[in-house]
Amino acid sequence: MPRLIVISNRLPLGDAPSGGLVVALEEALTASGGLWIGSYGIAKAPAPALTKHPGANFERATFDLTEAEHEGYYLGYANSVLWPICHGRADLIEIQPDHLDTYRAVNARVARLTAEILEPDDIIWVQDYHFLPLATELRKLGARNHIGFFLHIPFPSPQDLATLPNAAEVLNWLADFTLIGLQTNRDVFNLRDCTRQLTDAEDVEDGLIHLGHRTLNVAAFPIGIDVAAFTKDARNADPDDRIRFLTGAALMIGVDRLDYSKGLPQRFRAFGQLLEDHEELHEKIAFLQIAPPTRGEMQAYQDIREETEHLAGRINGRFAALNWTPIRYIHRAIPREVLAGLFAQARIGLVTPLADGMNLVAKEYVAAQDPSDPGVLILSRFAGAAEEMEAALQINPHDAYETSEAIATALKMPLEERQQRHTALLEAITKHDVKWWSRTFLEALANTA
Ligand code: ADQ
Repeated sequence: MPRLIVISNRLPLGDAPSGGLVVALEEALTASGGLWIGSYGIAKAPAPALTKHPGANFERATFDLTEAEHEGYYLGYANSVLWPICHGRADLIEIQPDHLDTYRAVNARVARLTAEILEPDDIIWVQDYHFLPLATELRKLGARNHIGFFLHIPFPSPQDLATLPNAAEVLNWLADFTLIGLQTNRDVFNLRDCTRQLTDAEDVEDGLIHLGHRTLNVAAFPIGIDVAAFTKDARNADPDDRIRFLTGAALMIGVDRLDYSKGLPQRFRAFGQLLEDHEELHEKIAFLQIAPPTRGEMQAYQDIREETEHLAGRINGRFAALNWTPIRYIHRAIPREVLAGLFAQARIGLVTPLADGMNLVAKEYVAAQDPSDPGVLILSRFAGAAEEMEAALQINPHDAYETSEAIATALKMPLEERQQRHTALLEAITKHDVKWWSRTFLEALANTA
């Protein structure tokens, strides 16, 4: 079995890593004597070679970034250019030529460090938008290995990709990967549209795009969760970790990184609309939003924090009663077991991103439900998860009226309909769980010529 090398921006460290990607990849990494490479910290002068980190069932190795690289590669080109355009927010991009130079340079360095330890039959799997040029850089160094790429976030539309100063170059970078995995069919269509409109791609057929003398192999591999493990966490959750002061109200939960793509202001406005239109639901519903801040150094993230805090305060100020707080808004990471218990307790899971590669919270909410009395998932049509999770109450997150009426419908939904929807959703997330995802991608990669 060829050795698997995974490359991602962050390396899961610690002796018992348990994040989603680790569960997905641990089996293949362990069985193949594999290696996971990722960034570690900020250093004045990065080490000339990869640094090893023993302690897992597979090898782990890291590289450091300088302060300037963190700024240009991570905060700059990756998160102020690629992230917004992939989430339909070209209005937020900050184009700075030196950030693109740094992004290219970091990729070239990671390629060099990888090439130093690369064996001819190793299989490489690159994760996400931080490493679009990595295959190109590895090919320059002579690597002929199978190199797969998975994009966890949406593939942009041609209009959005065209706002990049180097749109055609990005597509050419992709052509150096052996196989490109995207989350959904919608993303595959977007990639095909981009190559048609922005390059001189000659011929486009099912899953194959000819770009000059090269071929882009692309397919959808929707990522999933470890359903059984999450269900178990929900069943075993400590009752003391549940919300104890609901005073008869049904719990509605939202859990998202505090990111402008997650549609939190729209969600809060929809909840305000519900309370405006349905006085009979006052004190009957309590909304818990958990949103740990991320990328707090960036202005767009400071703005979203201010806007959501302002909205939550306004709604509470207007509607709260002595024994009822409509919105509880928590800016903290919560242990997975506690989250699972809260999902189980919640009568409604509210997942309303404006754009999202997949959205694992939607799947976790379903996995946590008690099949004999399940809650209702309200899901944005613009989450990648909407493609598989047709049995959710799907909404347009920009439409506060539609979203608020979906909440009212969910609260009234009879048990039988809740069960039917839950059965269908559970089947969908079990069919494409996280192990299916990694196995299917790696098989496809191995079989791509
Ligand atoms: P994210 O944008 O991070 O991931 P998501 O898929 O929802 O979004 O995953 C978030 C994970 O973090 C979930 O497992 C969730 O439980 C956890 N989480 C969120 N808030 C938390 C909190 N307060 N405390 C603890 N855990 C919390 C990117 C893409 C997604 C894609 C994934 C995987 O943006 O679209 O689904 O990668 O490919």
